Amino acid sequence: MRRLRFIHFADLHLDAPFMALRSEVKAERRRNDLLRAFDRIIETAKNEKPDIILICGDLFEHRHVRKTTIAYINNRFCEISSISVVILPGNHDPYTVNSYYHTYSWSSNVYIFKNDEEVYYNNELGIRVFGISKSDGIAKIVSFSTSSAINQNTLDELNIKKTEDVVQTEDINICMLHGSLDFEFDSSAYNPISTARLESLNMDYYALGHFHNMVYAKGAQKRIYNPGSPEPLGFDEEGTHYIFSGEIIKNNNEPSELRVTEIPINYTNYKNLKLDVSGCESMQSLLFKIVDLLNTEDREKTLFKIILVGSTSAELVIDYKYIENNLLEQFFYVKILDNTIALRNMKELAQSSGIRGVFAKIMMQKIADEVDLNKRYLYEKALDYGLEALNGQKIEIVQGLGEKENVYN
Ligand SMILES: [Mn+2]
Repeated sequence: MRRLRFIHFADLHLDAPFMALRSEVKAERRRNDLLRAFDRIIETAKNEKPDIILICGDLFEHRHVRKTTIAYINNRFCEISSISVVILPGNHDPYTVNSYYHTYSWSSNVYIFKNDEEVYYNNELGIRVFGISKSDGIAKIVSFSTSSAINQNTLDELNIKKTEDVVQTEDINICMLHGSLDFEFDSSAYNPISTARLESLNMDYYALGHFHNMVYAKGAQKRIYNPGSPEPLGFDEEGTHYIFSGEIIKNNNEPSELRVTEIPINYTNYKNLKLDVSGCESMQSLLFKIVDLLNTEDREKTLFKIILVGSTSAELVIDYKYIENNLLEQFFYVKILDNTIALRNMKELAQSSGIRGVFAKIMMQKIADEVDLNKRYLYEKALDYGLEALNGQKIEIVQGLGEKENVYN
């Protein structure tokens, strides 16, 4: 019987620049959040005493990371010298000649996958696959990385060649992958692979990184896991963020047992909120409404994005920079998106004849009847875009919730 206990995390992005905060003081606070998240992971490891820590890419930001940060995390790896730390470089921390992965003298318990060693290299396909067998005989780890975008067929062929001899052993097999699961339709996806393809490798555990929201027990075999970012980095990463602590038990020629638990790690939260500002007559009343909305929220630990919706009088011009500047004195971070529509113009239009008038009238009625704020917001956007389309204008989609502004994957 073999037994392996592990901690799995990814995408910490140490020393990320946090440019969107537009404040070096606040950016530094967030960078400190990331280091403290790292500290909590090390403390977790000290308590749980796993055999191995799997770090599945984007541990730090290659372009921004400070040597003092590298020295700090290496010292902490030193403190847990009985635990193997296996690092798979990601797209934000690639193994390059000027990377600290290459130039720094790491603690002896740290193993870093290199792009230029232990490589199965296929020039024709433009792909590199590397695998290692851990010398302690506990686990075999196979890792996939590419120098450029690859397609599914090339990955298929190589995976078959590489893994045939691996999976037929009695060892515990782990696949570490920094990549995009089930995103094959997107040619820009980084290291794309499908759930089905991954599962056909017959590994005991698939340790993934790259996407910042959690994947838990994916696939028919329920062995594909991505903990997401330990500390969230953008408004599409709401809620609690975790690392995984797990155990694999394998008896000869039997499917292994796998147990994985989530351990919450994050300090900061991102929160998207919608606020109906219909009826607001002045900037002061609007500001008051926003402060009221945030009244019970944590001002230090939460970054807010507030989407203003509803119908306002045409006289009120929302100066959201003014609002933001006012709020930034009281809150760590508040971003305002103005998705309101000026009501008076629409009322006039709804009374006119012609297709624009009819469309405006129908939509205004739907907006007036709708009590669900989310649906009303959709109707308002439909009215907005519909009129632009009928005017023959180029439609500029101002995205609201779910907006892809996170550049850290
Ligand atoms: Mn990544």
